[in-house]
Amino acid sequence: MTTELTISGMSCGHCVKAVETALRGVPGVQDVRVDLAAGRATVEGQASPEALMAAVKEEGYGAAVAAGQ
Ligand SMILES: [Cu+2]
Repeated sequence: MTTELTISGMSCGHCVKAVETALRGVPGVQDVRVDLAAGRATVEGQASPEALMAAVKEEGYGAAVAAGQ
């Protein structure tokens, strides 16, 4: 299962790492790709979108399920 999230508030590679690490820490996540320029995260695995968004928000960034899903 692939979940696409839009991430707001990322401004540099440090932010990308923080978001990536937060998403990888969610149970069920198998792979994470974060695109800084697009403000998007692609998450593979069985984690719920709610859990993924909560993890990102805990790090201080905004998260929403990307349109089209
Ligand atoms: Cu940053």
